[in-house]
Amino acid sequence: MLVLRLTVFVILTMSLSVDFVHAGSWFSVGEWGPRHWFREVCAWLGWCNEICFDDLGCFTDELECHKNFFPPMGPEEIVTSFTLFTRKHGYPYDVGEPLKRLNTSQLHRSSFRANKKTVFIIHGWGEDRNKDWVQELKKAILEREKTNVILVDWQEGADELNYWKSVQNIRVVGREMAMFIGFLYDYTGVDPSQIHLIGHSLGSHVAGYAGQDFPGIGRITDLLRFLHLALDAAGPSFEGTEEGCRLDKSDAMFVDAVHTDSAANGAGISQTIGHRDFYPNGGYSQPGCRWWQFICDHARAVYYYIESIHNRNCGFRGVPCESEDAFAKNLCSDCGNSTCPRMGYFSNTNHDSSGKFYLYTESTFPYCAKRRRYSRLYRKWRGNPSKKPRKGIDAS
Ligand SMILES: [Ca+2]
Repeated sequence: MLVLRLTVFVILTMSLSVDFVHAGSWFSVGEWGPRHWFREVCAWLGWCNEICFDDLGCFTDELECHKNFFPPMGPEEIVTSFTLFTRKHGYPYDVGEPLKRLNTSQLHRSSFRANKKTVFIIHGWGEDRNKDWVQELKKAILEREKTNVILVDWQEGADELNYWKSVQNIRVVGREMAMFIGFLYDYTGVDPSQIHLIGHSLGSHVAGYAGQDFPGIGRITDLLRFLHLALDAAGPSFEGTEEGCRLDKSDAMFVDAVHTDSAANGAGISQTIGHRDFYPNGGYSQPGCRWWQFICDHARAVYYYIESIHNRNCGFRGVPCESEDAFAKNLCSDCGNSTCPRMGYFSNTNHDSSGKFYLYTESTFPYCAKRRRYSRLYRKWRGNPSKKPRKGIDAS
């Protein structure tokens, strides 16, 4: 077996002397060329604990979560792109302007304005920037504010059937984002504190890596953690790992998270990730979602967030509480002398209140519920925890 592995390794190494990667040669396997397979085999053999990509620099496997059994793909394979949307081209804001790092003339010709807030939206595993929620969120923000909205597309790295491969790829995308933000900063003087990264699923950890590499970013929003919690039991993940492996509150000046689909057994929801963590309806399943609607809970974080931009009359206000059970027992019904913080886009970013916040939502659009209805409706949906113990996953 070792001889076979060595033979493959030698063949791949020799093939690197002629760069077939972009030639579509007979040696390519699918879209991956020999350079890719060299990295793969080298990592499988345990010989490569550091992988370097030209000006992006190197990625090591020092942290347990970064072990290179599935090494990250190269930037030439992931082909991360940044597309700017502003109000310049008018409603429905679907005309984008591609931006590339180091292309200064393209940047200066664009409608990017450094004196406006800049929002990056980063999709998750198996998605791309054309996903409905990405487009709806972009449109909602531009309808409400004059901002620069930049969609980050890393589809080639996100559509890996092997989830752990995509997990490795987010390190590369995060660094590319950090360098792109650095480029904006160098050439336009944009204020990093006016930059807001919004990530969904693995996209939120892309934002975490970006914030790690470019300190001083104003805000990162995590629109739920999904399979990386559900898959905890299956192997390396983000839950309970070092902060260098995941989004945490050190990655931006303000980090907020909306949890709507945490671990099925509730184990994942104990870990907070930001300055403010919101748990609508307890954080692990949502009213109106049936058990067979696999992505319903998953998608709700995004739709709550979009509604928070449109709905001026309801604030998605959460009450501080230590646990779902305490919330359901009406032990956390007010915010003392302070105003309960809003969940969503307009969550204020000062740190006067931080921690875990619970709230109830309606089961259909519009989802935002008035604060006084939390306990009554919550109990109606979940059952009264003082009379019967809560069972497993949800009420379905
Ligand atoms: Ca981090």
